[in-house]
Amino acid sequence: MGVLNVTPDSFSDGGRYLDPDRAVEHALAMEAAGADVIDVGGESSRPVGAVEVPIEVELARVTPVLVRLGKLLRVPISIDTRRAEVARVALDSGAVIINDITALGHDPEMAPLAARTKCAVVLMHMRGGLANHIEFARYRDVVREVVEYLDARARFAVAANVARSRIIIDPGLGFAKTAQHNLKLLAALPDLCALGYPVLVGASRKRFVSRLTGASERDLEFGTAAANALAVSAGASLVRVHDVGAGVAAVRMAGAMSGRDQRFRHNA
Ligand code: PMM
Repeated sequence: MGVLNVTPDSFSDGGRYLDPDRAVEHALAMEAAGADVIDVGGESSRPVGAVEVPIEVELARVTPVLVRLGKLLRVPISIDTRRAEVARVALDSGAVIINDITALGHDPEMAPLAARTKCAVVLMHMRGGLANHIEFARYRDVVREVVEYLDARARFAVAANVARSRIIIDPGLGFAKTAQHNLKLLAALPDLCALGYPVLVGASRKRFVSRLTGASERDLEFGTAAANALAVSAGASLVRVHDVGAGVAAVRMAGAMSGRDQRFRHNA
C-alpha cells in the first residue's frame, strides 16, 4: 500500500503532494513501482502536534486528487479518513477501501456507509485523539489490549453488516505507542493474525524506526524495509509504505522466503 499524503504537515512527506498535479503524478509513480493499493489521506496524524483540520479543508485537499485518480489508476484506491463524508466522496470517485485510524469509532455514519457500499475497511488501533495520543501510551499488556480492541472493533463492524471478508486489522504502530510497544506488537503479529483477518502494518519511516536505525534517508529506507520484510514473514498481508520500490522488494523477498509467493512455491 503506497501512501499519498495530500497534507502540508504529515510526518515524513508533509507538503510534498499538496499540489494535485504532484499528488497524481506521485500516485501513478507508486503504481508503476508496484504498489497494489494507493492510500490517499488529507489529514495528518503525525505523532506530535497534529492539528485537526476542518472537514472542508480535508475535502478540498483530497477531492480533486481522488476524482483524477479514480480515472487514472488501475490499482484500488483507499481513503485514509475518520470522516464518513470524506469517505463517501472517495467511494463515489472509485475508492474501494476505507482506512479509518479510529476503527469506525469517530464518525457514527462510517460503519453504515461501509456496510451499504460493501467496501473494505481497515480497522486500526489507537487511543486518544490526533493531537494527544502519545499521552495514552500506557498499557499493562500492550499485545493483549490491542488484540482485544481489534477483535471488539471487528465484531462491531460485523454487527453493523460489514462482511467479515472485507475487514483488515492494523495494530497502529506509533499511535499511542512507544518504541517498546511497537516492537512488542511487531513481535506478536502472529497473535493478531490469529484473529482471522488480514493484518496491515504501517511501520514506514516512523519515529521508532529512526530511533533504532538513525534518521538519514538511507537509514529510514533500510530500517523500514527490514521491518516490512519481518512483518510479512510473521504473517502481515499488507504493509503501508512511503517508498514503494523498497517496499515491493522487501515484500517479495519475505513472501518468497516464507513460502507465500505462488510463483516460487512449486519449483523449490
Ligand atoms: N499511519 C499513519 C497514517 N495512517 N493508517 C493505517 N491504517 N496505519 C498506519 O500505521 C497509519 C495510517 C501515519 O503515517 P504518515 O503520516 O507518515 O502517513
